[in-house]
Amino acid sequence: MTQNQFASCVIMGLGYIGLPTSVVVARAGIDVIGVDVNERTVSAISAGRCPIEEPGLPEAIAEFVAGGRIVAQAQPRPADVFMIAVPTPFTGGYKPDLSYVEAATRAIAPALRKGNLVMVESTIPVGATEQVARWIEALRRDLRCAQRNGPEEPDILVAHCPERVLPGQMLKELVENDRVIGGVCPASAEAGKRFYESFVSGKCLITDSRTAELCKLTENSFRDVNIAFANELADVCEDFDIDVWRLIELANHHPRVSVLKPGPGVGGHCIAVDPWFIVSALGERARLIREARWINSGRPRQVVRKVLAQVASSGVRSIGCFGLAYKPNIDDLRESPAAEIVQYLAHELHMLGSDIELRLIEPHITELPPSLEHGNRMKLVDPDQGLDSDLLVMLVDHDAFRSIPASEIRGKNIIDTRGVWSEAALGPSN
Ligand code: SAJ
Repeated sequence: MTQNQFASCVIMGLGYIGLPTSVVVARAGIDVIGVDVNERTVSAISAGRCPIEEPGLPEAIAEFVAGGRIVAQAQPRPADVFMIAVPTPFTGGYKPDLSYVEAATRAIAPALRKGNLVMVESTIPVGATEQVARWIEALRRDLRCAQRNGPEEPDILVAHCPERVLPGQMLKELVENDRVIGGVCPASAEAGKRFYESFVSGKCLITDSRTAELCKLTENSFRDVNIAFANELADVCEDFDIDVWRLIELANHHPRVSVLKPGPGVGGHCIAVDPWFIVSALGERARLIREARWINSGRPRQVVRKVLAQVASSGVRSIGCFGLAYKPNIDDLRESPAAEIVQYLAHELHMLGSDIELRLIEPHITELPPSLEHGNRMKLVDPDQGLDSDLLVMLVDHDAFRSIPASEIRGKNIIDTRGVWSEAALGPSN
């Protein structure tokens, strides 16, 4: 690209993707205008504060806001590139909800000028990038917007580049991961590639927008299906009285086998959501993907049933639940199977009229979210108090839990959903 082709970029949505992206774009010397509907987010960022936990992000936000390279505001203004990075949850019936994407499109429409590039980063169902182009077309009749078989050089270029970064390593992965850029038309894909090449060191691969959309859904469905396989194996092993963790370790010595890890369910806002974007469009035609979703989403209740069975057969007075985040070493509790388990367990114990104490151990948070404040039944405690419980339930394999000496775990009454506190994992006792 020519050095100054993209001098400014509006990023719609300053959340888990938009905010770290604003930093890597700013680092490439591009002025970033970050836009969010949440006033508190805008004022925090304007003051140089970072509202989310991600290594390296707070320092970078403070630096670029102070230097004026990143500004946060409530409304977009004219720029060279407009990036949409807002959430796409699903509505009832697991249908994707595009209302945030539509609202962001409506917000940028008045600011668009001939030659602009609109990039959709949000995860979206197949066909949605073309839908964005049609919304723009309807709102700006004075501009020729990209169409699937439209003019070679439209006034407004529209493409999709799905994010594929892992929380905890965002600033690194946003730059180093290969990117797939799908244009509504070939010129849009080319423009998208030039833009991403200005801050990405990985490969920027171009395709059409539908393929890029399905590519993202494929990546997360692939992982979901493979985790479902591991979860099913865990059940199979339980019936055969076999240690699933040892079994997987042995099977993975095969050069072409790589079984993932079973667990208490699949959390986060992507893997547990994106496969539905395929299933809700195709139903029966995507039955393996659908079955995997059912297997994984049924896991939390399976764990609760196990805990209740233990409670019924022993004199448990207190339960220590280790971990609430959706995966290890982060503070993110959204769509977390561990949090779902704790909530459901509290509900079931309440229904049984039990006064068993639930002790929650989550070193990455300082207070419980309102959804987990179930009367006085739940308490956030430190690991020592947790270990003192009659039953230990390992839900998230945070490093902080892995480093608890085996001598403090051994001999306790344990339900281990992560394979870190089994006899085999703890190793031989001295
Ligand atoms: N999990 C298991 N067993 C495993 C691996 C994961 O039970 O072997 C569980 C985790 O505990 C967690 C959930 O799956 O609850 C999801 O965790 P994850 O680390 O697999 O993925 P996410 O949701 O943090 O990020 C995924 C990534 N996608 C893929 O790996 C294909 C990431 O690259 C995407 O950018 C992200 O989704 C996204 O935003 O779509």
